Amino acid sequence: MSSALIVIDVQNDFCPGGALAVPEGDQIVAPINDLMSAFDAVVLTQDWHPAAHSSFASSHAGKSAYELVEMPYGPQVLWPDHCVQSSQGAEFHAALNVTRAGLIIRKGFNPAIDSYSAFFENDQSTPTGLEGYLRTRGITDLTMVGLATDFCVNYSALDAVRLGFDVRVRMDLCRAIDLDGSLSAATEAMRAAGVALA
Ligand code: VGL
Ligand code: ZN
Repeated sequence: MSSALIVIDVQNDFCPGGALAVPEGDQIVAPINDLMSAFDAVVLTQDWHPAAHSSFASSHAGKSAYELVEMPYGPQVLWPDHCVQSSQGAEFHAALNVTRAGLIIRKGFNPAIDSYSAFFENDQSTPTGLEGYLRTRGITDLTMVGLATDFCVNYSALDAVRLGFDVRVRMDLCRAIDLDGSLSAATEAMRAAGVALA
């Protein structure tokens, strides 16, 4: 049995002062660093959008942030511009220990498809490659932490369970956006899927 800590999107834009700030997003950074040495592998994910990404409200005339639109792959929440490639907002929080990371997986770089999950884009079929990395390293047990609980952490955990990994989410080391009850919906979905919520 081999274990990995998956650190989801601990980036400036998801922390207070950022473009899509998650309340208290910065408060999880130090305890996440402290946790890293307990795992065989540490993986960081990085939301990494081209300018004018299709998930940005600014790319849809007449639409505002947090509205829902229908994309070819299904419903999609529109977001403020965030985590634009090579911007300061896309950088990891300055206090995050990136030295321990064996892999940094970038996602959301396809202009036409958003990617919440660390495993698949929002079309639920285009893989990011993370599954292959974990399997070829013999990793079976995943612990997930990061931002945001109700979007990228949630979708990553659900995909990981579906792929057959043993998945734990440290809820105390995640923070949520909580759009219209999305946190309770995500918590319920993860619990129902068999994610261990700690
Ligand atoms: C995320 C919304 C848009 C996340 C990323 O990391 O949860 N949420 N892009
Ligand atoms: Zn994003």
